[in-house]
Amino acid sequence: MRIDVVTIFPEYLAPLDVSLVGKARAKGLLDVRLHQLRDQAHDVHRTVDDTPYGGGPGMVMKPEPWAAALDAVAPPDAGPPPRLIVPTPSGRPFTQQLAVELAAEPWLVFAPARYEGIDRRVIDEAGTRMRVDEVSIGDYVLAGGEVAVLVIVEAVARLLPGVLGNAESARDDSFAPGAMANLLEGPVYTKPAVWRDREVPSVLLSGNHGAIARWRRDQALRRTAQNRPDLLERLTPEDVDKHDRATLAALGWTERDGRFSSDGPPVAH
Ligand code: 6GU
Repeated sequence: MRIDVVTIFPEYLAPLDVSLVGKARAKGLLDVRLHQLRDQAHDVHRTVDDTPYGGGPGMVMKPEPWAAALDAVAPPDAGPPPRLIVPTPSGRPFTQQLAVELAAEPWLVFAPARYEGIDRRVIDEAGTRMRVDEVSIGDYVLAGGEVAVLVIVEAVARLLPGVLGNAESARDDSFAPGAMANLLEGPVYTKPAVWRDREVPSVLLSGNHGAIARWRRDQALRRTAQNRPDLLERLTPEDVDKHDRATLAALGWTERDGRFSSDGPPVAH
């Protein structure tokens, strides 16, 4: 996969040299190219922003440098265009489903901006030539889109064939489509079996794989009830078995008309 990032802070993307993404690049599985937006601003100050029409606080990124940068990265009428990702808190939510979709693309271009954003005409015009997605990584405001690029690239890169060591590692992810029907993953343990007087749950040492799977499922239900009750509200009756129902009932969750809801305060554990 090829990824181009156009930014006024290419140095902010230095983490792309490290760890999983860095190794994917070294292995040739990922071709990441960073571009300085200011290289496309030709006045003496290399200006990339200006005051907003209509007034208001902050600055807006000018259209000409962005258009020149995007045309240089992906010349119009030069083969299949990339998919353009514009990180913005006003975008659609970034989810594991979107990460899976992006991981199937041969070429992504990222256009991270400062918070007030890029002149709308750049995005509208790019949309006449390529698929454009404005994407938010959560309900909070960052100073710029570069960190969102890091988040999205890491989530996508680990899905590329050959990037993860263990082929199974991505399958059981909390938000992998179909994994545990979107429950959070439960706690994990490693050696030693006793540490500071704390024992690993004995079922994990039992060798009883059915009991272990059941225990993990109960822990997933418990943690999801605690941290993400919205995910339990999306469960359907087909997602749960008899034992799940009992676990959920013990947590104060029961089914009515095909939907689960909490009928009381969460049970402490
Ligand atoms: Cl993609 N950009 C900025 N600036 N803030 C954000 C965001 C993106 N997603 C959540 N907050």
